[in-house]
Amino acid sequence: MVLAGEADEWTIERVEDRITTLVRRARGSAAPKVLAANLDHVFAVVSLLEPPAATELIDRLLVLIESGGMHPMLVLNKLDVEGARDWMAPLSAIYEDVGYRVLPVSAKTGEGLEPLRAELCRGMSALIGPSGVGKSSLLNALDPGLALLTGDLSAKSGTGRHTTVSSRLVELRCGGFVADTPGFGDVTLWEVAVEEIAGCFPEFARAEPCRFRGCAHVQEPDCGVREAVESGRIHEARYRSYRKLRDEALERAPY
Ligand SMILES: Nc1nc2c(ncn2[C@@H]2O[C@H](COP(=O)(O)OP(=O)(O)O)[C@@H](O)[C@H]2O)c(=O)[nH]1
Ligand SMILES: [Mg+2]
Ligand SMILES: [Zn+2]
Repeated sequence: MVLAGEADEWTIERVEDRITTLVRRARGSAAPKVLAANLDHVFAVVSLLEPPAATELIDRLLVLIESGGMHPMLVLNKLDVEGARDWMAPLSAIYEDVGYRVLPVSAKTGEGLEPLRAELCRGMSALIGPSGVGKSSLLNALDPGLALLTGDLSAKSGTGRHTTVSSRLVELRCGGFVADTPGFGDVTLWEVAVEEIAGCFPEFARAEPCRFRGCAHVQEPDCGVREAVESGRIHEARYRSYRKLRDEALERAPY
């Protein structure tokens, strides 16, 4: 890691012997860009409202993180916004059923921050999510001394150094390091091979085995995954995301 020049800001430039990685590959570019590696905790961060979190966005983030060999936790921010609590319960249920740890929080009021603090203060973590969901606000709430820019930052990103795809590594007063990754406005930029996608849905592995090895869980007979969807053991929204991500990956495939 190389000091980027400003106090308390680091840029991950090269990482040796990485095991788990968070990779971004722009459309048409051959070399994947490693955003972070060997993280102890990775959080998919969305806001419940303003903007509202769709399951599809959440699933994109979770698949991205799973595809790097990491086990994400899900942070649902902006719990203080009116109506957010109504959306929090069904969303939490979907992802807790899958087995994910769900942390509903408000950077604004501080509600729910303690479990997040406990994780972020140990080892190296990354917050992954679109801009505007409150990633920087959460870090500021945990450590006001950071004074990270929030709010209209993304609107300005077309011109400033924030267009960089490098992660900034922020040191928390409590001892943890957090990679404040750039906003993922376009999560479709993230590349996961078609045949990897099903493995990024942990609940699919708990379904009955499919009749065919290499079953794509689309139209094959005796598909354990589709049976689990029909019987309600796999949430329909998760299966819809799987199909959508798979279709996108097929479109991206060269032939
Ligand atoms: N109501 C509410 N607004 C929040 C909360 N967290 C962040 N915001 C607002 O959401 C906007 C984006 O926050 P920011 O931290 O810059 O998001 P980032 O792009 O993910 O780093 C800012 O206007 C924040 O004030 C929260 O918990 N509640
Ligand atoms: Mg930010
Ligand atoms: Zn199947």
